[in-house]
Amino acid sequence: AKKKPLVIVTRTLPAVIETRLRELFDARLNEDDHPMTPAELAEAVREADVLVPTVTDRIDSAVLSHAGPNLKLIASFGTGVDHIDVQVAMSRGITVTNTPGVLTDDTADMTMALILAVPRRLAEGFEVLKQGEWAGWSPTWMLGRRITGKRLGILGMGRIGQAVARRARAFGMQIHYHDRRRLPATIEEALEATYWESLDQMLARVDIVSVNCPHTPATYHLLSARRLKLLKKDAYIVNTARGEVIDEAALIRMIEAGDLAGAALDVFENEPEVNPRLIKLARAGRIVILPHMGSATLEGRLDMGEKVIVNIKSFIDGHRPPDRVLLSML
Ligand code: 8YV
Repeated sequence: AKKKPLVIVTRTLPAVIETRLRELFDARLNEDDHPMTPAELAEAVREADVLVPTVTDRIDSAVLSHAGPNLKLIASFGTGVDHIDVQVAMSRGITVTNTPGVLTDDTADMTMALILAVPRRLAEGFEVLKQGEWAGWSPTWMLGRRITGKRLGILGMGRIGQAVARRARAFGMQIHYHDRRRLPATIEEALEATYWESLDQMLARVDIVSVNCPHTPATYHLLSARRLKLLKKDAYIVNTARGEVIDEAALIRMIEAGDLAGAALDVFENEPEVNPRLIKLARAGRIVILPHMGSATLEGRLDMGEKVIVNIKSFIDGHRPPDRVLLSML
């Protein structure tokens, strides 16, 4: 029988997925779920036939320079591939796959939760009760802002952006979007979405911005200090995509100065580090922050694991894996 490929998985995955990986491959798993150091990653790419990294592994050109002759596939457990230098991987003849589609609804649900959270002061109310500080109801206390009728500006109208649009429509929001590509007219009509070719123009008109684009060289700090200033003073920003899409320092300055109503962030520029000024703003009830939980459901993680397995199997069987990452996507 043919030797089973050595599949090195960088983090601990759900037990059912690990069992399947062990059955199918010569799987080397991460028993204690510690994030791998660059040295461990270098060793992993030197030995592996297939590497299964997650968002916490930086597979950059330095790590890839250690890639051994057997490494032919990086089957990432996740959708965003900004942690992998795909171009360098490809130039070394390594195929990269991801897990798109299976975390769309979960991420859109979390986005919707965050869209509601800040205007309706969810975390602040929760905090009052946790601290035992509720003095009683009052007509003028804890007033938030209405969601119904508000304009939502979606930045990045891919799978997740569209799933956010469908949910927000059900909440009576008006959908606006910017993307480098306009949606086909039938989809645009179904979502009742207004396309803005100019991001600047859209930003000036919306009440809430939701970031749903990938982090690529083209989207790094797309919401720059200049663009953030185009937003209305009572606008909110929600980010469940990648911290790097927003100039985080500029965003913090604007919220601190009261030039923006607030933000709800699930992702940050230097994860797992979170800028202490953001934590301070969260304590003051000005923003809501979550530790990168957008796709964190049990079902989602199982689906992601299944996708990783399908990608590895089809690659090893000599087929084109279903979720191959192409340079044109970046
Ligand atoms: C995952 C994510 O938790 O898939 C992504 O792009 O950001 C997350 O939802 C992570 O990627 C797992 O590697």
